[in-house]
Amino acid sequence: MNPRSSNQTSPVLLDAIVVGAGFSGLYQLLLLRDKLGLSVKVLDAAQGVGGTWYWNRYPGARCDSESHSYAYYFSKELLDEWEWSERYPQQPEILRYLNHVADRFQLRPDIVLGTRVHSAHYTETDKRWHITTDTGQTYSAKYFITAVGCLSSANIPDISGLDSFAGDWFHTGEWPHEGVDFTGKHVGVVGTGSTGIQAIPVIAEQAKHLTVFQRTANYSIPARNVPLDDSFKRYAKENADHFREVMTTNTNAHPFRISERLVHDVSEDERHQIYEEAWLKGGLQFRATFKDLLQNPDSNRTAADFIRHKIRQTVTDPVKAELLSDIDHPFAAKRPPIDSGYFETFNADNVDLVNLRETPIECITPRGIQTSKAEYSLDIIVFATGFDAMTGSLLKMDIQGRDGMTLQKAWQAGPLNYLGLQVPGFPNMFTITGPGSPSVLCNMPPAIEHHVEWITNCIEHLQKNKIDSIEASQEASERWVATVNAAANETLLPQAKHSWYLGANVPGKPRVFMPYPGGFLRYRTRCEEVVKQGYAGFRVERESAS
Ligand code: N01
Repeated sequence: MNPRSSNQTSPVLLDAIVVGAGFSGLYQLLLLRDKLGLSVKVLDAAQGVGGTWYWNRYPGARCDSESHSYAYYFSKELLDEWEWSERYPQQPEILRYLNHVADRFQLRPDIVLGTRVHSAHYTETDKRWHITTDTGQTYSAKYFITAVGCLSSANIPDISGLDSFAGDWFHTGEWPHEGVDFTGKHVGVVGTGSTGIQAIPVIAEQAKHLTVFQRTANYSIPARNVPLDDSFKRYAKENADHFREVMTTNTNAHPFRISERLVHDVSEDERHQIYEEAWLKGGLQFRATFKDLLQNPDSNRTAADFIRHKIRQTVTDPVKAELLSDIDHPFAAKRPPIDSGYFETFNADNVDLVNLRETPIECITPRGIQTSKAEYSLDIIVFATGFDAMTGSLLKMDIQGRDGMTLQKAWQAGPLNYLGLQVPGFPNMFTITGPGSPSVLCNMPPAIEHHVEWITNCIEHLQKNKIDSIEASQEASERWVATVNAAANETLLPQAKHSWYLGANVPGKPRVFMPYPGGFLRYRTRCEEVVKQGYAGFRVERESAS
């Protein structure tokens, strides 16, 4: 079907609409358009492509996956021609990469920027999705695919008085393009997750004074970022097949495997040596030192104690050291941040730490932040307070499936889904990296490539077999959510009480473990089995039935 020329009143008729022009949306467009020959448009509210990397421009923004693995692997030419400059790619470099992808594969003509989707309604009569946007342009498509990212809906805490604040305030996930000048300013950062831990050292260097407002202390491993030398760049390219193989056949889609060794297989001295080497190497591989770190509380405690000890060694002020190392959850039960000089930053004279557990924020005043103990005078407040993860961006749209059922209602008790790819009652709607997918527990690009390829193959199957619609069944979806939660309960992950994995960081959000924690390989195997069994757990409607 060819798209009809558009105007404000008549909808653009398409085969597929994709919402979001980040890693997921770009690849989905490429496959549906160039592999299947469908008419497709990608809609995105941003003025540029890049998704999360378009918005997250806060100081220090960098990926925690190593750059040679934080890339598409579907095109050898793309892998060969792109050069990463550092061990971990910085936000501007990732954004340049995604813009390069958009140009290289001539994706731009099918991307409509500056367009926010307001609603997407499925109608039984024509078995199509009808989409409205804030530009007034409407669309109608057989397939509705969300590529909105897991961490894209900013969680700005509802603290009274924010409107009265006389200074400037920002959320890290909606950072101004022109940047923020902290020179000579008194700055407050609220939040010490991965984002805060990246931003705090960079802000501290510029600001006159920085106050960090910590509610929950966090583990962090040194990233040990370095520029990449030519020999590593060559090695990564020459071994791309090997890296692809490792990433697609392990638990977390990173280019390394988690050790098969258990913590108590080795002596205390040996274990200490292993942790020490991993600490010096830096990065997420620390988490891969032993197989049972996330299963066995005693094993986990050995890693947690090692990191606490490092914090106390690094931070010279014993009060700050105590506060920073008083961590209430197992190591890696929240996504473990990696840092460049985070704990060292607290040795600077211009950096203070406020314990919000002891003295909670009461309100924001025109001058700054008022806790139960004191008022902190600030020029700028930075909220590094995370996201309404996995469901936030989906629920912001008015999505209605069969019989006018809203996604809000369907997900009242938590995000019911099948394989993280579909929601019962919402035919031909696919959710790339949706709740129930392993995505955020993985290095994202390989997970995204998998989801996009699975969806593409599914749509190809529908097109070839003249099937009107595919829809996850209620029973299969309930079983899948139970599988996800059972897999989570086999680990220490649910023990992080404020974690966004559980939706616990957003007041009123149902507490259901959202990402699939059973491992990327197990997930991929399950998805393949489902296809081999004729799309088991999905219901289809054939054209003849309509
Ligand atoms: O968000 P978070 P994030 N008052 O939810 C605190 C990815 N990411 O943006 O723990 C005071 O983890 C909150 O405190 P608590 C990565 O997957 C990746 O840092 O709820 N504090 C916590 O300290 C990551 O996991 C990269 O008690 C409040 C912080 O804000 C995910 O994004 C870089 C508060 C939020 O931590 C999210 O990370 C950055 C309140 N009302 C992000 N509300 C890399 O690739 C919240 N907090 C390296």
